Amino acid sequence: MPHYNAYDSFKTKKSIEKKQRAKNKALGKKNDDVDDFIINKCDNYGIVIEVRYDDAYILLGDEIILASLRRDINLVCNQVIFPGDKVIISKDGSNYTIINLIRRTSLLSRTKKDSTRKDDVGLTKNIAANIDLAVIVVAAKEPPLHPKFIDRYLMILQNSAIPTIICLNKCDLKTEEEEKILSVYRKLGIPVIETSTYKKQGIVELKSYLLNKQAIFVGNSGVGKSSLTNAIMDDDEIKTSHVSNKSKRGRHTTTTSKYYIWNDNSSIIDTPGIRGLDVSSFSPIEIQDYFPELDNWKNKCKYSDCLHYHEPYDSCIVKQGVASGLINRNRFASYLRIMSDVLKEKNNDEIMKEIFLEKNNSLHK
Ligand SMILES: Nc1nc2c(ncn2[C@@H]2O[C@H](COP(=O)(O)OP(=O)(O)OP(=O)(O)O)[C@@H](O)[C@H]2O)c(=O)[nH]1
Ligand SMILES: [Mg+2]
Ligand SMILES: [Zn+2]
Repeated sequence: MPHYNAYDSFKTKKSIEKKQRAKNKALGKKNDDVDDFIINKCDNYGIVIEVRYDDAYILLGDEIILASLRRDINLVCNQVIFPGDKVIISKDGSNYTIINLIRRTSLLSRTKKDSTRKDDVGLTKNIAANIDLAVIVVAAKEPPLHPKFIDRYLMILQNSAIPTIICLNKCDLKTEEEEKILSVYRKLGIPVIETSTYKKQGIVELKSYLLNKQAIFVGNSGVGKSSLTNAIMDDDEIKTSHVSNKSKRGRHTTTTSKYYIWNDNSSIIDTPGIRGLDVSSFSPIEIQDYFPELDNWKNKCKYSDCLHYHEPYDSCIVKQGVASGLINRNRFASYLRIMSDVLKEKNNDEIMKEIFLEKNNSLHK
């Protein structure tokens, strides 16, 4: 399933245009051509550093300019280009225009629940383009560390084929509890680094991962994405905020994604924090592909299309693996939670209880 499409908005527009064009042709009208907007290569490009509604800040050489989109693309700027995009600029007097987009190597997107629609269809929101490395930033505390968030982000990043590391920030607040959660990811082979912007810890290691890459910081509000960006830029100017005392949640200080260059060939996109990640547009059968620890188990289930959800314990080797402790229980709980979102059911807690009940029953047989 091409869940996150690299040219979503543009393609949608194109398919509408194709129909319009066919109609125009039939009527003998001339077509405006936007087919040439995406080009494969050009050495003389600018980098999109921040996109507003109708225009965008572009880093062009050593200058930051404000440019708007070529007129014949009848879409607003923030539907077409995203931070990290490479664009070709033309100058007319003091006006700059984005005339071309260089084909992307990746586009990070997520779906957003659309509360105005009853059919529960999500909206695709594109976050950034041409990402070489994503850093999932989590905090040891304030806000508390929930593996559920990491698991969902890993799915989305894997789906966009973007290499990922986990950064536990606020490691000055870390306890045994967080180490237990993180060890699961270390075992899966995902690099986990620990930082504290307060104690200036781990920043050098983080930089070593970011060097020569266009990287992105993603994560909940208040985990310290902007503070880490500051630490790397060695600059106190990026706005950061205190976590609200009452809810211990972040305050959504950063409101748009922004691009920062900290070394010749190394940049970071600092993104606004998000509270929830919608993965309900994934198909049920593919969810397990994002849990590589199930690989050696899932093919041994009795039914080849086993979702390890409603299927009876006796027929499901994955459930038995969870019961034996060889598959991590928290990760499987995440799997079940995602499955219940996708299937629009709420049986995940019951299924987990059942697994351990069945395990006890089989021990007493
Ligand atoms: N204890 C501790 N607090 C930190 C650390 N790094 C950042 N903070 C604090 O965490 C709070 C939130 O930091 P931000 O950098 O604004 O978080 P953010 O992830 O950019 O938040 P949004 O922009 O809302 O997504 C601030 O009060 C920071 O001072 C750290 O290493 N240790
Ligand atoms: Mg921020
Ligand atoms: Zn199964």
